[in-house]
Amino acid sequence: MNNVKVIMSVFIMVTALAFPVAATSSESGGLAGFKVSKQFQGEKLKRVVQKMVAPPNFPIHEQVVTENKIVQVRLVIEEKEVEVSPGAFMWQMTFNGTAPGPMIVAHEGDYIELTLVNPTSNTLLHNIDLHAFTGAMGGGLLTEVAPGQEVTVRFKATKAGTFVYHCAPGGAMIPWHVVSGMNGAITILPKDGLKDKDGNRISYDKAYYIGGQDFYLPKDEQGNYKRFSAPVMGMADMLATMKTLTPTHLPFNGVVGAMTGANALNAKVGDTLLIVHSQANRQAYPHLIGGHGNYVWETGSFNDAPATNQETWSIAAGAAGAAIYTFKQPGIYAYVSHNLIEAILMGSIAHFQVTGEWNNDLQQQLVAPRAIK
Ligand SMILES: [Cu+2]
Repeated sequence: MNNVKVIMSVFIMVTALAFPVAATSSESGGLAGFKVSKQFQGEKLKRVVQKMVAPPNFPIHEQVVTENKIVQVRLVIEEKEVEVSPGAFMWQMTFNGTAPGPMIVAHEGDYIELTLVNPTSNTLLHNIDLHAFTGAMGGGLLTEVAPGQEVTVRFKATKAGTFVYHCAPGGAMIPWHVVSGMNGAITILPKDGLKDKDGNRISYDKAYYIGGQDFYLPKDEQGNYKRFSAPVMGMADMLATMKTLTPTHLPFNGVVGAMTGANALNAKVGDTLLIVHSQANRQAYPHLIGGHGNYVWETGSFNDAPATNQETWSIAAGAAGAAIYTFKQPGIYAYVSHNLIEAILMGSIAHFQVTGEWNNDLQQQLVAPRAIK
C-alpha cells in the first residue's frame, strides 16, 4: 500500500492547490476569517443518539414531535471494493459501508451533531456537504478529515424537506467521490408532520430510502471491466469514463439487484409507504408500476403542498424527493426510473413484494388467454 499512500499524498496536494481548503475552521468553530456574531441557541435541548441503519431502511423516528432536540449522528467512511454486477468490481467510497450512505432523520428546528470518522484503513481525504444546512460549502469546509482523523460539527435544520448529502473534497475529487458512491440523504420532517394541500396530516406505516447512483467503470481493450488495487489506482481511468457522461451502471442502492427478487422490499395491502429517493449526481424518473404517487414532493420541500396522483415524476441531479403510496392490491410492484433502458438494462429498479388479498373490482382478468377464434 506504500505506493498508494504516496499517490494519495500527491492527490491531496493537488486537491489543496485546486481548491484552497487549508485553515478552514477557526478557534471559534466558525469558518476561518469570519467574526462570530451569534452563538448556539440550543443548550437546553435534549440529546438523542440516532441509530444508523443501512438503506433501504430508515432509522426509527417520530413523525410528529412537540419539542426540538439535538440528534447525534456518527458516520464512518469506508473505502471498499464492491462487485456492482457480476464480474464488475469497483472501489466504492461510502458513508457507513453502503452507497448511498444511511438516511438521517430529524425535525425542523433540530440540531444535528455529526461526527465524521475517516479511519486509518482509508487512503483518501473526505468530508461531507449536506444540502439540508446553511453555510458556505454546506459544511464541507468544516468537516475535512484525512485518514486517521475524525471531526464533529453541529448543523441547524432550518428547512423541512429531504436532501442529498455527499462528499466534496475539492476539484476533480468531488465528482469522483460522489460517483464512487459517497452520497446519501437526510430527511427533515416538519414538527407537525407531513401534510396535504389542505393541511391535513399524512402519516405513513413504513419509510424506505432509495438512492439512485451513476457508476462509470473503466474497461480494458477487450471490453472487460478493469479491476484496481486501490481507489486512486483507478482514478484516471474512471475520470476518463466519467467525462463521456455515459454510465456503465445505474443501480438503486449501490449494487444492481439490491432491492429486487429475494431482496424485494416488503409491504402489505393497506400499508402507506413513504419512499424517499435521492439522486446525488444524475436525474431519475420514478414510476411505481401498478401504483401512483398519491402525494409527491418532487423537490423534497415538505412545507410546499404535495402534488397528487402522479404517474411519473423527476428527481433532479443533486436532489432528493419523496412520495406516498397506499397499496391496494397484492403482488410485485416494480419501482423504476421510467427510462426503461436505465431500469431494466442498467439497474434503476426496486421491487415491492406486497402481501394481501386481490380486489377484482380494481382489476380482473375476465377471460384467460386462449387461441384467437
Ligand atoms: Cu470522499
